[in-house]
Amino acid sequence: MGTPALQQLLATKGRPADRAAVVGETLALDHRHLLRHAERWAMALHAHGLPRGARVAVLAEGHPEVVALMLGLHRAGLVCVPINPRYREAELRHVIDDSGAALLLCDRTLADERLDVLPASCARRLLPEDPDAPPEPDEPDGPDGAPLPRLPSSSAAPPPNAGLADDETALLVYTSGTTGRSKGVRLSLGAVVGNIGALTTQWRWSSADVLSLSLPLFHVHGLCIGIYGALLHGMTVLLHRRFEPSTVVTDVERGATVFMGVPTMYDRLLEHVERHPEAAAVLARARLYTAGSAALRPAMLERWEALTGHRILERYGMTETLITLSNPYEGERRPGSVGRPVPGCEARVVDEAGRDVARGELGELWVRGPFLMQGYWKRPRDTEAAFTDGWFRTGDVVVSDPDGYLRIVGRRSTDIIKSGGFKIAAPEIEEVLLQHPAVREVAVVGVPDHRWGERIAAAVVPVPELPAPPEPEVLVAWVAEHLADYKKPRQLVMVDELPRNALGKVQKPRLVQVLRRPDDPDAAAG
Ligand code: MLC
Ligand code: AMP
Repeated sequence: MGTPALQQLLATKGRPADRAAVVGETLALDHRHLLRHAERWAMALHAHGLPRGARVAVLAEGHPEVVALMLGLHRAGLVCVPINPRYREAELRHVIDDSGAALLLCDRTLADERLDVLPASCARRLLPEDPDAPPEPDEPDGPDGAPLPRLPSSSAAPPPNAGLADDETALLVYTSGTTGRSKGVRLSLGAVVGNIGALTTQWRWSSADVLSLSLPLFHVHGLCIGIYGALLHGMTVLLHRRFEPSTVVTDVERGATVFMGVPTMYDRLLEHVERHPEAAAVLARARLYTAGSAALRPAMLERWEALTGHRILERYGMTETLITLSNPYEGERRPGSVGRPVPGCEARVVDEAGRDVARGELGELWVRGPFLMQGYWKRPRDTEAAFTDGWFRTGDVVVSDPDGYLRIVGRRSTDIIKSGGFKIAAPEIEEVLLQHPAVREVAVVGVPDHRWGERIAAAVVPVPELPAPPEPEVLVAWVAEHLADYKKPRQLVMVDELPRNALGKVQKPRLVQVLRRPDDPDAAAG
């Protein structure tokens, strides 16, 4: 048996302990301090009386103490539930209720009225951005009145319980599906470390690398590849709360060798370089640029290469499967393709009956391997329905090149939208719009878009009795009031009726065509 995953993450062997591990905007932790902070979190959480396997929600932006906290959770045998800070009340409440989180640790800047809707069973604590700093006088107690867990000094005894075993659930990452509310995906440390280790070794990550990371830490892209991948190789992470193109340039200037982003980030970076041509020479100094979470248009890849001399390495993944396909580090990085299976993963392209199709024919991508999710949290039926004979059915429509390189060409469900790398369920937005008194019928779709990959577009049939139809802006604001900002429609039109088939079902592919604008790109998986 190999080294347990947690030990691989916490290992300091071969790494200069005083080399920066995570550098944030206000705090930098070297490897020694990161581990010390993690250990103190483990002790504090243990002292808080949380039983093994308890869920702890984390509502935070990307800063070094969050990384220490997450490692502390693994060390304390607890399950980390990272939450998107853009969520509004109902989305937040759903994740807390569904996960049964006993504790929410929240950045001071994010602790607002949204937390008022949380159940009393979930204690709330502020997450200090530097736990060595003296506490703020106004730090609130949780609803149960219990005092805040003070971090014990580094000399205190380590927590008595063992850290997470490879096959225990370490992360519960919420992701949207075609039906119902978002589901918690159970990921073990064994899967994360096994998969990300294989991927990043293929990408030649090493302790000499410095990663510029502006991806959020509540999704597998930023958290698993970014943070855990960098930890596995003893790298330095320059960690940012938000993405800003100029920050990437500055990071490379100060020594970053790797940048990882969603295509929308590359779109913004390209715009930046067009405005500041001198940035291209700086960006050229890095070693590796990777993209994923949505389709990278070949034109973007080509433009990036022309400007910086680097060909972006595109790979493919899913919260449920981690990263299963990647272009090679050496060898051809093919535009419009996501490459071949990552070591340890298997892939098939199948027809509706689950039979393999010939290369060159469209089919659904099925993946298998030891790195898949353990299942959806408390949803055995959904878990069972997601697999066929151990193969996870991704729902993505792909085609294989003659040499086995795969291309993502679409998605089976028109109810899933990928905007700027975020997955969004169209029915969730439809439900909110239907609650508006002026809306009689609505259909929401993703339309191919240069900036967002897909933009959320809505066709609304207004209530006929109204003296005038509602203003589109009013309905967009209504969605923004109820859901995370990125879920609001970027295009909203009033229609007399929705296109339906003979059975009365809304024909979403037809609607996408109706809502397309002349300069929109061709369809591609968002
Ligand atoms: C922000 N906005 C978005 C948006 N993000 N609109 C649509 N889609 C998005 N993804 C809107 C805001 O609502 C706001 O609208 C405006 O953009 C500016 O907001 P901002 O907060 O300043 O945006 P910014 O920080 O620039 O965010 C853009 C982004 C972000 C691309 C950096 O979306 C992002 O971090 N995306 C990454 C998502 C990710 O990590 N996915 C990985 C999933 S895991 P307005 O109208 O108010 O101006 C996965 C598996 C795998 O997919 O394979 O990796
Ligand atoms: P998520 O559930 O947020 O993890 O999103 C997973 C989905 O993102 C996949 O099912 C794909 O539809 C999409 N995706 C991820 N990587 C790529 C890629 N390189 N190209 C196209 N789509 C991608």
